[in-house]
Amino acid sequence: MSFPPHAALIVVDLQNDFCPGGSLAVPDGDQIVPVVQHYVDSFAAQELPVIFTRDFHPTNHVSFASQGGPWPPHCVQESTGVEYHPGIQIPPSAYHIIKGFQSDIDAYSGFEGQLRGSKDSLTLDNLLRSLQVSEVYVVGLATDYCVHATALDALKLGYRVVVVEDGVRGVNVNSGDSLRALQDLRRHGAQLIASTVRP
Ligand code: VGL
Ligand code: ZN
Repeated sequence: MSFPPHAALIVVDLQNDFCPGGSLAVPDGDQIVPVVQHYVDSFAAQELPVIFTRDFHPTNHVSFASQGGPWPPHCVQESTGVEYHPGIQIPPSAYHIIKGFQSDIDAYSGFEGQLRGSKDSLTLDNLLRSLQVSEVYVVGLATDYCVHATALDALKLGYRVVVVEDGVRGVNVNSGDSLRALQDLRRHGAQLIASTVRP
């Protein structure tokens, strides 16, 4: 499969805590790994940018129930839950965006994070612009939170957005949340596609 020259891949929060066995497990969250790997490998083979976003919370993060937030502790810095799912092979050329690292601010969208290791706190938008990206393909977890927020911000910032439907999975706190999230993205102009990867 070949992708357009100004495309980039964004892999949202494919981390242990969002996969079965993790503290905020997305049902079947790990089932997307082969689809994500296919896109990662295809983009890397074409020398197109591959960007991983990562929830990166301190122990006292505002989104945690202990602080009055909605979630159990998850993706705590230096825990195994914060690590990427071990089944995914990440090319050395990949970029990494961390988000939610300030205790008092939550960040669902990758566009609210910053490039790992960047001295001048580059944002995802800064990075994409510097790479002359105009179109993003989005896969990852969770459809109804961080995937939705990241894809919606991309649309608002003027990127063409393609969401791979079988490359995302949702939490569904209320049944149908993931479906509604995808419908909302389509309404805002995202293209939804199915991968050609067979399970
Ligand atoms: C997420 C809930 C809390 C996500 C992150 O990655 O979708 N969801 N923090
Ligand atoms: Zn979080």
